[in-house]
Amino acid sequence: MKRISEIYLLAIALVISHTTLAQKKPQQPNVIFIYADDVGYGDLSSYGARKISTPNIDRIGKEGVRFTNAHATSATCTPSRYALMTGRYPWRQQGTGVLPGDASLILPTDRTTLPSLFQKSGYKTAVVGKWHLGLGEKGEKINWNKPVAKGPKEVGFDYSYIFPATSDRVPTVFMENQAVVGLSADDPIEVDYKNKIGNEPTGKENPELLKLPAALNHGHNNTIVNGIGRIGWMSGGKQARWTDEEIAHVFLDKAESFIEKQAKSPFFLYFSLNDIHVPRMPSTQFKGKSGMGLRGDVILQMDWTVGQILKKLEELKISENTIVIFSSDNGPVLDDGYADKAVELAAGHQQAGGFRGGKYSAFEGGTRIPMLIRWPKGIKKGIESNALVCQIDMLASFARLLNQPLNKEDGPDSFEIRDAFLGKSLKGRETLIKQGGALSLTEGQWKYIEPNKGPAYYELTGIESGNSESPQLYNLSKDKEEKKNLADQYPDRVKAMTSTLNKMKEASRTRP
Ligand code: NG6
Ligand code: CA
Repeated sequence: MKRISEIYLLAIALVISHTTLAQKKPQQPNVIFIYADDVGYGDLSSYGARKISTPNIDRIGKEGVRFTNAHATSATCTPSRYALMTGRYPWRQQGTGVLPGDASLILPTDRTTLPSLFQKSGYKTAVVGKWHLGLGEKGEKINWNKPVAKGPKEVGFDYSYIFPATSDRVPTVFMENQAVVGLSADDPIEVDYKNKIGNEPTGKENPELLKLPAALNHGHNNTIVNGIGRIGWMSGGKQARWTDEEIAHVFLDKAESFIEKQAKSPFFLYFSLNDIHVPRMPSTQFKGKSGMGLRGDVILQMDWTVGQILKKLEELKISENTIVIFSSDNGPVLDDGYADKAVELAAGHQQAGGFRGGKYSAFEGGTRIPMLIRWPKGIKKGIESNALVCQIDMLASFARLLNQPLNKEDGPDSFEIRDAFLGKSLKGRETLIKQGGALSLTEGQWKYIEPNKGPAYYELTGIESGNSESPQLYNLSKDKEEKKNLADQYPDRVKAMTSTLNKMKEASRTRP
């Protein structure tokens, strides 16, 4: 009898200790990466904007870390996103430039990516928003009338609600889990980027039909959808086409539904906003609200969207243990090919925060972007960090946070700088290669831009490219505007940085 009660007591003790252990194991944080499009360093009020106010985004930094030396790898969309997803420099792979809407998937399906890393740690993962990383099998023409074989799912997203490329590129449709939403079988979609297909009006032939005029000699002068000329031609899928004014709301709705559904177990949401890319077409709620025209209005819309996400987390009581990251894929551009008066109405606004250049540029304006990270449970409030950090480092840093080993081929250019991202250390990486037209190397306060052919000035956008056939060397701590080229004054440094850059370029690198 005595023996039986001993066993009984032991069993109870085991159950109790097991439960306390389970309770003690901290729940892994949810992660929401909000990736805005074309938002410049100076476009947020927490980064010095005075003509416009972005209180919701600013709040992320006030209650967490605000980075002043954070970077996208590239000055355009596709390559920056490639780097974020793979932890690999995009210029190591051909075909990672701005993709047309009918491009094949450029992400590897046999490597650890940011979403597959979370999956391996037991997270549910989703992408909602702009994709722009290609779809379908390499070299195969996409059939838009059935689910595409390769896309977000094959690189680690359990759920996807995306549009294929940018809102100025066809097809102008949403895709849920890789199938076009709302497509009717008797009106199949066809897309072409070389020749006109179908007989719908185009911006070039029927400019009188445009509600948002565009310079008609370039870019946005093909099929007109919703009164806006697009890049590329499409026919069919009439019922499936989006209304630009609704995009922000549709994506927010899908993001919120995912968060609600997953609230009880860890999730990773890559929320890739359409704002503030062209064509800027805010919903009625925001039209005319900024006094800065359509570009200002979509900044307000973006800030509201972020506010709604923060509110949702609070409602669900998961705010404390959710890491929210806000950043942008490249620097700002005012005139990106539609006549939306962004240039005139921005007078007095410094969209690149005083850095030289903007989107497309090898100067800082192209790649230095806002980055704010909030995690009430794991990050102190109100930290300002000037650590050199890059979006490419998310992969290795989250691998560390999640205790997930990476294979040596995974994320070869991604540095583990978890403590910098969490504001625990003010030291980030030591070097960083960035890509405008030219490649540049940043090493501490020094920035070297490789000689590069090509125009010094992009007529279309009015942006300085950073191209020069001579080497350029700037001291960013004294000359943030990159005005004084010191290459002639410091030939040894130019030589050393050229050699470092070449070594980094040539090395077929494994994990640092
Ligand atoms: C350019 C487009 C621009 C934008 C950009 C890609 C014209 C005149 N310009 O070719 O509007 O779509 O490509 O932007 O068509 S990104 O943010 O996706 O990289
Ligand atoms: Ca972009």
